[in-house]
Amino acid sequence: MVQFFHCSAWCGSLILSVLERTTSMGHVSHEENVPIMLVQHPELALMDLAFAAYLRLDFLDFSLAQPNSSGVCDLDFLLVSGGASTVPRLCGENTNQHVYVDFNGATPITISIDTNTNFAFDRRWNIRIQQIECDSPCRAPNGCLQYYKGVSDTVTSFNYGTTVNTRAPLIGTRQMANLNYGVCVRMALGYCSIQWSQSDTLSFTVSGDTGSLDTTVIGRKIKFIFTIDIIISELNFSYRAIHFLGTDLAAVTGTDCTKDFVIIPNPSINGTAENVDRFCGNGLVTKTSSLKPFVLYVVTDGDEIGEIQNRGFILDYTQIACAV
Ligand SMILES: [Ca+2]
Ligand SMILES: [Ca+2]
Repeated sequence: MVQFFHCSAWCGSLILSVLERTTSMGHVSHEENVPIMLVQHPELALMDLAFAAYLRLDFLDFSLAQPNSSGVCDLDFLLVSGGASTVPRLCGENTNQHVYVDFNGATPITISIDTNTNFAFDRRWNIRIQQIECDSPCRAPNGCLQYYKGVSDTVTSFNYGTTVNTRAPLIGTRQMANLNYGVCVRMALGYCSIQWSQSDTLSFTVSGDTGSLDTTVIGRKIKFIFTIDIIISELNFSYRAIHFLGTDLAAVTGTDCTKDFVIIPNPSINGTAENVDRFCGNGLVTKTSSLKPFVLYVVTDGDEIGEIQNRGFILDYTQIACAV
């Protein structure tokens, strides 16, 4: 199925195509699948590539096999090559996610989906591709893998989900390995800072043992609350040993974040500057950054050793108007 998409007027003129190599409305079963999908719609040739700066890929539907226990996309993955910017291997559930790809001169950008037909899985993908001109207001700043244009919105890590990764039920990670990207937010006129907060108490689990803290979503059926109260009040244990999911007690910062973490540059909490910008663990304290441009960085390492059932994050951002 090939669809055409016209950018809204404020975005200027774009050429786009949707690619799928499928026989039934973007729905591809493992029997039908072939290892590589290469997409270059003929309509793209109608546009002078000299004016093309970026591709924006919107995953209207994206369901591939989950990563392995290290978070590596070893069975199925989407690959984007030939661009000036790096798009990480992506797999799992990424419907409604998007990425930007910078053109590298006249080098063609190749988009492929590689699947392992020995692994039975109901794979689906439907990807909208927009070709964005150099002078388009749609263009993202260089190096941004994702770009949000609203005064407020929600940013979700790739393959975020509240169900366990069935390929690795003991570890259960849903995080992608080897990520190193920026999520940029367009600064709205009259707005001077940006606030980041977890979307709910379960929505920031990026490092450590999430499973022992979470008895409701993925988790082990172990009740820690009573034990935690005793330890904190009577034995005064370190908060790093025992914490509450989604609270400041479960938040980890600074040099203690060595594996997977987000970076919020030059942050402050309720007007008080923090002296760290790395945040991980199982809770994120709401914080504000005035550093321009507005960027959230996401870093993951190559494994999940010592980490249990991390889901990633859903973070809400809100731009804050300048003081008058
Ligand atoms: Ca992790
Ligand atoms: Ca990791």
